[in-house]
Amino acid sequence: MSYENISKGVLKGSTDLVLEKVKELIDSGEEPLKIINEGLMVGMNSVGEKFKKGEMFVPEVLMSAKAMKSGIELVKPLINDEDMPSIGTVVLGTVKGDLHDIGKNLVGMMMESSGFKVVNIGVDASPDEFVEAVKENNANILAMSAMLTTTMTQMKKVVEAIKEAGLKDNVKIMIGGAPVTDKFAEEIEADLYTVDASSAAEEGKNLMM
Ligand code: B1M
Repeated sequence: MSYENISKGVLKGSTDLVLEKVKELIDSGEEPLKIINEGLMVGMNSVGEKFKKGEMFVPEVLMSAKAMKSGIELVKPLINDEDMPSIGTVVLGTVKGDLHDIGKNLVGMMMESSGFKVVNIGVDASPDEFVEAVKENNANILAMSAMLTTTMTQMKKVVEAIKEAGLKDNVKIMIGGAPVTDKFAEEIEADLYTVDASSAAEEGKNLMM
C-alpha cells in the first residue's frame, strides 16, 4: 500500500521515497488530506514513539522531519488553507540570552507533525517578543526552551509579561530544556513541562482539549 510506503519513507528519513510515493498518490487522484493524515503523520508518529524509546536519535529524527516536510510541501498547494489540519497555534522560542536551538527546533518539528501551526520566533527571544507573537498569531500555546541554568530564570519573566498583558487565561504555557523540571514549571506557573520533543507534541495536544 502506498500510504504505508509514505510512512516508511518518513521513518527511514528518505526524502526521495516520500516524494516519489506522494507524487504517485497525487497522480492517482488520492485526497491530499488523506495523504497527510494516513501517510506522513502516521510515519512521524512512529518516529516520535521510537525517539522516546531511545530507538532513534536526533540526526535520524531531523532526517525524518525533513522528509515529512518535503511531502507536506508537495501536497500543500492542493489544499485550501482553511482545510490544512491545524489543532492549534504554538508560538515557540528559546528565551533571552540563550542561543541553543537544536532541541527547540525538534520540538517545533514534532508539534508541526502532530498538526499544530508553529510560529518559531527563534533564539534569544525577550518576554516582549513572546507577548507580541502570542498576540499577533492569536496563539493557543506559548512554548519556550532554555538550556542554561542562567537563562531558565527568563521563563518566569515571560510568564509575568504574559500575565501583565492580560493573556494568561488565553494561552497555555509549555516549558522544556535540559535544566528545566516539573517543579520549576509549578513554581513559575507554567501549565506544562515535558522532558522531550515527542512528549511536548503529545502532551501539547492534551492542552487543546
Ligand atoms: Co551549550 N551548553 N553553551 N552550546 N551546549 C550545554 C547546554 C551545557 C550543558 C554543556 C556542558 O557544560 N556540559 C552547558 C550548560 C550548563 C548549564 O547551564 N547547566 C552549556 C554551556 C555552558 C554553553 C555556553 C555558556 C558555553 C560558553 O560559551 N562558555 C554557551 C552559551 C551560549 C548561549 O546560549 N548564550 C554555549 C554554546 C553552545 C553552542 C552555540 C556551541 C551549541 C549550541 C548550538 C545550537 O543550539 N544551535 C551548544 C551545544 C550544542 C550544547 C550541547 C553540547 C548540546 C545541546 C543540544 O543541542 N542537545 C549541551 C550539552 C548537552 O546537552 N549534552 C550544551 C541536543 C538536543 C536535541 O537536546 O537541547 O536538551 P536538548 O533538547 C531536548 C530536551 O531538552 C527537550 O527536547 C529536546 C529533545 O527531545 N526540550 C524541550 C528542549 N526544549 C524544549 C521545550 C519544550 C519541551 C522539551 O517545551 C516547550
